[in-house]
This record gives sequence, C-alpha cells and structure tokens, in this order.
Amino acid sequence: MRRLRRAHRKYTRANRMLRRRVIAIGAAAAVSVAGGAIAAGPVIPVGDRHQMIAAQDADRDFLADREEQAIGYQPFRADQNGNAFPDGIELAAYCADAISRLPNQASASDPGRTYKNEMLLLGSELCEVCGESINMGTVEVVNPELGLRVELPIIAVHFMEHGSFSYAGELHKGRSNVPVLLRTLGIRFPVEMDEHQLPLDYSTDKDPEAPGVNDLDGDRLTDEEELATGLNLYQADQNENLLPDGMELAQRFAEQIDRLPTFDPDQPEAKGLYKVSYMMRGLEWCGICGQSVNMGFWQIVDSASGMTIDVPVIAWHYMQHGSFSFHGSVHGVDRIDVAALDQILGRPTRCGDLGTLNLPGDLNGDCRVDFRDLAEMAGRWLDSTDSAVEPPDQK
Ligand SMILES: [Ca+2]
Ligand SMILES: [Ca+2]
Ligand SMILES: [Ca+2]
Ligand SMILES: [Ca+2]
Ligand SMILES: [Zn+2]
Ligand SMILES: [Zn+2]
Repeated sequence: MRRLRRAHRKYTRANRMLRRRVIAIGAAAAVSVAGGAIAAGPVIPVGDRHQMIAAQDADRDFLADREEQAIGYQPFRADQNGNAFPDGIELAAYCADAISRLPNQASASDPGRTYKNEMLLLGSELCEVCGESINMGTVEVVNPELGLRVELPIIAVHFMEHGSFSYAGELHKGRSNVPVLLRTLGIRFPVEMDEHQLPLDYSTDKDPEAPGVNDLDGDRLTDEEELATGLNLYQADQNENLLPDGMELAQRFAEQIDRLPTFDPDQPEAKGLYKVSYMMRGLEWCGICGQSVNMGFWQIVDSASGMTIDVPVIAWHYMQHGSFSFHGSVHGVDRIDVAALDQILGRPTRCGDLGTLNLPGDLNGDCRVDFRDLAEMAGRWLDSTDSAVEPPDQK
C-alpha cells in the first residue's frame, strides 16, 4: 500500500511538473513531447480521492453498467485484464494520456489525424477534491476521419488524469460521455499504444509493397490468419481480457519462444520442441526504437512432426511488443507466418486463454462456476425481457 501511495505521489508530482513546464514553454512544446518513438503508457493512479463510483455500477469498477454495455466491457467483472486496477480507473488514465499526446491542430500532412483544440479562458476554477486551480476553459477533441468531436471542460481532463470520468469543479460538474470519448480517441482497450504495432499495410520507401490485408475486427490479425488459427474474424478480444487478440497472441508466442530449450547448430539433434540458435556476427537495428539485436535467427523445430520455422531475432523483438509485422535494417519489412507459428508452438489451453471455450454456466468468464455467475444471470434477466435465459446447473 505504501508503495502504491508513493507511486501515486510521484505520479501527481510528475504531472504537476509537466503542467508547469507546458505553461512555461508554451503550447508548441506539448507536441514535441509526443514526438518520441515509443509511447509509454500512463501511470495508473490508485486509491485517488478524485475517483467516484458511478451510479448503477454493479462491479464497482468505476464504469457504469450502461457504459460497459456500450463499449463492450463486462458489467460484472471489475478487472477484466487481471492487472489489479479497476477497469474504469485504468481506462480514464489512458484517455487522459491519449488527450495529452494529441497534436494541437489539424495536421496538413495527415488531414485524417485526430487533434485537439484547447480553448483556454481568462479564469480558473478550483477542483473540489484537491483544490488545484484549473483553467475554466474547454478542450475539444476532433476525429476528422470519423467526423466525431467531443468537448470537455479542462477540469474533466484533470479528473481523468486521476482515474475518474466523473468530475467536480466549482463551475463544471458531471461525467464525460465515455462511449463517445473512446470512439473519438480511437481507444477500445486500456493498452499501451506502442509504435512497434505496425499497421498491417505498413511499408517503407525501401519496401514499398504493402501486403493487401483485411482485418475486419481491427485486432491486428488478418482475416486469413484468424481463419488459419481458428480464431474469430469478428471479435477483437475473444477471451475478453481487454487485450486485442493479435497483440496478445504475438506476446504469448514471444514468451513461448523465449522458454524453449536452445541448442547450437552443431549439437546432436534433440527431441521434442526446441530452438536452434543461428546467431551471426552482426547487428540489426529496429526501425521503430533503434535498439540493436543480433541479425541472426532461431530455427524452431518440432521433432515429432518434423516441422521447422525460422524466427529472426528482430521479429521476436516486435512480437514482444505485440506485433507480428516487423521492420529491421537487415530483414527489412516483413511479417512472420502466424499460421505456421501457431501450428508449431500450439496454444496454451488454460481456461481464459485465447481460443479456449468457457465452462458451461461460467457466464462471467472467470473460469469458475459460482455465485458470481448467478449474479450475472440475475443481472441479465433483469436487463432483458427474454424469458429464454435459463439458470445454470447448480451442482
Ligand atoms: Ca462497472
Ligand atoms: Ca466491468
Ligand atoms: Ca482480425
Ligand atoms: Ca484478448
Ligand atoms: Zn483535483
Ligand atoms: Zn524496437
């Protein structure tokens, strides 16, 4: 607890410092802060007094039941991604972070890009929780591509930084429209926006051909890959853990590769699933973060089926960041064969893992059939007039 409090104090101090710096240098500086190659996620504030439980919030995760329904979250699970933060707090912090990174005006080179208009006024209001003086103006977020815009009082963003979509200032009180804000910002899950997650049609001057790809659900797995791996084309987060499935699979495969026993090419053949290390005397640079890795590769071998697949170290670097597409100085722009990798590595089959089915009666998907499922059922029953919902077996 003390550690959390310290982290929180550090977070608020850093925030205050940042704000002071932005005021001192002027608005233009805020843009360059966002120009760095890698965007680290926000620090999630815990146990902050700014956080207020919304009305009708069954799981008390700071998202109202109706909001959860609108954004496709589960109203009876407070921590869907299992990282010990209530989902609403985390999501609010990510929204504040995304707003702080937006450029201040429409971009001439990329007219579809989302931007913000800060409309400061000559006057401020006090935060009713911490007493901080906040400009009484508003910030408008504009998504030209979707034709969406939201206007928020600046005090609302202050509360979002503290993990709350509800806000209370001297002048402005209320709650941000969570579904509209998320849609406008292009946020669906509280996950770090990491620039290693290359768009599926990513190309460079050197590698101009981008593969023609469809990704119906936008989870960074192509339709073809979803079909080949038996995943759902239409669901970006099939196991409902708030991680887009393409990202999740890439990270999981990276971990699995890491854990495989490693052999040198001149060692006698091993049995089972293992990797042979073909490291080379040379480095390769990542096109996103500039980190250098060995320019070599691992050959993954399954002695039972005789299958092998080569995974360049640079591809593994990108998979750790949640991307099957990669861009290195030696291997260029390419994408790993997801179907082949899936076939050779196999997928873990614990309940809740991607591609596994829930137990019958496990309505809230927490891998247990217990009283919580009854609560879920009661909730669904109250919400719907559909009398076809039957109670789960009680054993
Ligand atoms: Ca809730
Ligand atoms: Ca929830
Ligand atoms: Ca997809
Ligand atoms: Ca997922
Ligand atoms: Zn405050
Ligand atoms: Zn990198």
